[in-house]
Amino acid sequence: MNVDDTVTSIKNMEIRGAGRIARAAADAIGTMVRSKTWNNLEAMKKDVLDAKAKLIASRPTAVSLLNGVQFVLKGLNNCKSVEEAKELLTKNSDDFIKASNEAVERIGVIGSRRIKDGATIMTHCNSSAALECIKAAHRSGKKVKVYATESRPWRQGILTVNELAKEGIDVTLIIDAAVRSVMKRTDIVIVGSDTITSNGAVINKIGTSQLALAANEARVPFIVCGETYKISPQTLFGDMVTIEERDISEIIRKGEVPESVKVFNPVFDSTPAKYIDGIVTELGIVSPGSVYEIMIKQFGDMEFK
Ligand code: RI2
Repeated sequence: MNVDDTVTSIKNMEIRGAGRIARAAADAIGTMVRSKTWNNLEAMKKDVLDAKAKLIASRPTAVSLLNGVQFVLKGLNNCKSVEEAKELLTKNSDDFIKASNEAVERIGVIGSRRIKDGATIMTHCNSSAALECIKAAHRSGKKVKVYATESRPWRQGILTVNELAKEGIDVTLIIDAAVRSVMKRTDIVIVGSDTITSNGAVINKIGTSQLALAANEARVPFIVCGETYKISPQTLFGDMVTIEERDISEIIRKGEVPESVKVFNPVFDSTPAKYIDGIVTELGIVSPGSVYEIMIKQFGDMEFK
């Protein structure tokens, strides 16, 4: 898919999920670099940077998008010719997509070890990384039961229950307001992440922090899954994560309420580190307090801006 089509598909959520949008953006740059010809390196760099700007602006919260694009552009400034740059960026794009898919698989294996045989799991929204843990536990022969939240307004919970049912997993759909009540029957909560900050807070689908609070109150372990490219190095330098607000038409029909009524549609929230028992990455399970070390290991040689 070309850059503009990818941007449109990410904006209107035909392509969604923090990992998937990062892979789609990496693929869009790879496709552009492979198919286009340039007479000089400066012209190529300009097009690549324009593409980067458009792609990272398509959704503002998930840092996976920025990190994925940064990974593809890594080394561009050292290239001496268009040919060299084309070869490098094409390879970077392929490498990122491969590493990203492998990371999700690895997270599944590692996270599944935290799921006991007979466990009842609660999950929120539709996270490939979180669902991979549940599927891996199921495939290894553990009997698991899942409560999946509807996740208004986009109702990604419908995707989740379909995906898990297809695997033969015992899954129950609940409305978002049922979280605290159903927490009594839950042994472990497993969710995904869009951005992980340097102090171990996790930004994920709106409502995630409610699951965390309810889990904390009920003494239920709260586990977050995230590939290391969900970590935001910029947060180390004080940058705040922008919480995306989407159109009110996603939650209310025109004319349903008087014009004077304000409607607010933030689509992510932040869960503080103190409510998180572990973050499952492709490198292993880390405590939220260890995010900084992972960040340095993974991003030490990258430009943060
Ligand atoms: P994976 C999604 O955002 C959800 O917040 C989900 O938990 C997160 O991305 C991570 O998903 P949205 O695109 O990368 O549905 O684990 O708004 O697939």
